[in-house]
Amino acid sequence: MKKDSKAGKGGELHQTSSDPNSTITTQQGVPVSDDQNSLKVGSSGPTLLEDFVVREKIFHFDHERIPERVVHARGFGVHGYFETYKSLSKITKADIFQRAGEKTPLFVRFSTVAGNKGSADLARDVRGFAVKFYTKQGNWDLVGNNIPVFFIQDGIKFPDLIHAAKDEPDTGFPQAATAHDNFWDFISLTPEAMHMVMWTMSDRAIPRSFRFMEGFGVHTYRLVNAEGISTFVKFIWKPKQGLQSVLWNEAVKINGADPDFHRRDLWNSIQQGSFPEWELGLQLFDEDFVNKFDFDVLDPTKLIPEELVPIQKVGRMVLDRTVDNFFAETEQVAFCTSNIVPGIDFSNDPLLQIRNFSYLDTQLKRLGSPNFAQLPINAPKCPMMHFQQDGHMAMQNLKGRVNYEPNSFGGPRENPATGFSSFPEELKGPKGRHRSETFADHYSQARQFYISQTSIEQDHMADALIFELSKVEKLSIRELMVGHLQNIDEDFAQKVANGLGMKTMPPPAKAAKPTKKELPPSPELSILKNGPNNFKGRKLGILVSDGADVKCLSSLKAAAAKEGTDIAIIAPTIGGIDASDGSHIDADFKINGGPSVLFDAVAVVVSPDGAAMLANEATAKDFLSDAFAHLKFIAYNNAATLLLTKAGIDSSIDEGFVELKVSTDAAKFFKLCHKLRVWDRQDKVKMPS
Ligand code: HDE
Repeated sequence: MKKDSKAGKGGELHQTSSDPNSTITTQQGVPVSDDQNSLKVGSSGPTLLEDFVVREKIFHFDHERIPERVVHARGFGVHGYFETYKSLSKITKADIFQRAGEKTPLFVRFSTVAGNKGSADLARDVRGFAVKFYTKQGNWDLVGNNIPVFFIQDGIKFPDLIHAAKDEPDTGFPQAATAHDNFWDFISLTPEAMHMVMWTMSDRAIPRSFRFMEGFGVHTYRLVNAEGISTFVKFIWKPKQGLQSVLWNEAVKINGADPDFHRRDLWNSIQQGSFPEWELGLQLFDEDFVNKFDFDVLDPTKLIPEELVPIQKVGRMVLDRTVDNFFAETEQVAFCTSNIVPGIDFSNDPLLQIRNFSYLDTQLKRLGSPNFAQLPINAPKCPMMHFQQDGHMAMQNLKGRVNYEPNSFGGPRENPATGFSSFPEELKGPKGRHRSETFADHYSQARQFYISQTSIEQDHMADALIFELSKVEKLSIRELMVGHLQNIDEDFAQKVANGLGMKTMPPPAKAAKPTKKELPPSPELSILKNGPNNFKGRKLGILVSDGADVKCLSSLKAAAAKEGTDIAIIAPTIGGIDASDGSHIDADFKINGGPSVLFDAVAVVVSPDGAAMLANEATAKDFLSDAFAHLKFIAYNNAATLLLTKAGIDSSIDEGFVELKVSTDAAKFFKLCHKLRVWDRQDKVKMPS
């Protein structure tokens, strides 16, 4: 799966060379004679300060780390391109949207929010979805999330939110988890967070893959055309792969089995040539809509249902290239919401306004120099002409005597016609620390999100809240939260109260505005209503043993190839197995390193001897019992029935099992897998919530 690092050109750093006699050098290019031993007096003597080779090496090592991002520290970036479907010149002059078929290079970084750089991928958390478009008129950064709303309405509360969400300052834990008192204390005292909390307690916060998530710009922006006419816009990324999440119990186990699950998934799918795609959708609206909409379009805790403003798909993003170097690209990429281009403009969303300060500021802290835009990953791919100069690590320096404007020697000059100009919105009002009255409804859209979910998803939300609040030690915080839930949906509140073992219902939280119960469900807000209805890009784990029926395996492989499903072979040892016809089959995982949580569905194809041997292996039984508990489809051959029995599974319990008797059974199995999970099984594998 790994690429060889490419050798640089002359004058550049060569990391690897096909010449076995090439010589390691210092940073100064001095050839090194011994890279194993430091310079000493005698064989047991002290090391000499004179050893410039070791000093340079250790000095550099000591300074390898840069501060991790204060939020979104754990991320994964890849390259791709955006292809414009049709000219949008009527609504925007943004160069990227002028020509059908135009391809614009881009870099995407997906992330979690709360955890440190080394935290696990399957934390229950919001996912960052940041895209840097290298357009011909400068870089445009669309720094979004996989959730369309946010916790707070004014950026002044962001440090409080993040302090509360991250590890507590005295203990330094929990890591990458909001299931603790500080987070829920802050949330319970912040009614505006309720809509977002419904999302973070939904399966959106435990995606199966970055490839199966939507992305949202969150804020309202403006598009401005050549005549200066502005249209409001919300940006939305729709994955062509469909939406999919995991179950919480599965997430917890994936974190143990493969903390890099999301990174590996994206890396592998791109390396295998299966390039994930998203379509960019625009929700366009004007002042008329703004005036009649129930909520304020500048309030980042609200979304605009697609039923009210349909999405227009204007292009597609294809992710087709992994990075050469994680640090140089993923770690050093510097997104700034303030990076916009002519034809796109900000709105007065108070969160966006503060973000526009924060991102530039934080990059200076992280990257240590105002010249971070000169790093290749951050540099625009269009010409740049300015008189900014010097500073730490300046690599692109002005030539000639002129470093000011105006000057009488020549250009560049400002250009009022083509240069970026802000939309001339007329504004007036008293200076003050305001919170608009139009931001005061905190529960209506939270309720709308809840009633838009299937009952399965509603159960997951209740389970998530019960799990999280059960980790909260202070009873009054739990009670206050249930009080908020009562303003969202009383049955939901009751379910959570029951799950928390509350004997009496706490009073509803005080609401600034009553909940609008008449808002209709919006089916687009549900994951299960927007599944892929195929098994493409998903993964089947096949547990095998020596003597496994080769015909059965071949039929599974052929059917998987037809579906576009990836398969992995899990065997008793990493050496693989000898199948029924004596042919050797390589393994991808040894059984204890390839638990079923890593796969979307599983199959067991074993010989009678293999089944008897695996029946004593705890991880083989876990493979099946977890697949069952995680509602996965299970295919098996006759000899595997012993393993099912040992794992305590009755295969007649539901429609999720396919016995592989004849070659057509494999295709039958994959057809079932289109549903991704056996949702009807859910009630059989857990106590009622
Ligand atoms: Fe961020 N956010 N944020 N944020 N955010 C950062 O910038 C901040 C917000 C988002 O992959 C930081 O480079 C403030 C909303 C993503 O490199 C920092 C506020 C949304 C990423 C910062 C918000 C986001 C960040 C930390 C409230 C969704 C990762 C490191 C006013 C629309 C970008 C950095 C990457 C990163 C500040 C709220 C998305 C500190 C002050 C809302 C995807 O600048």
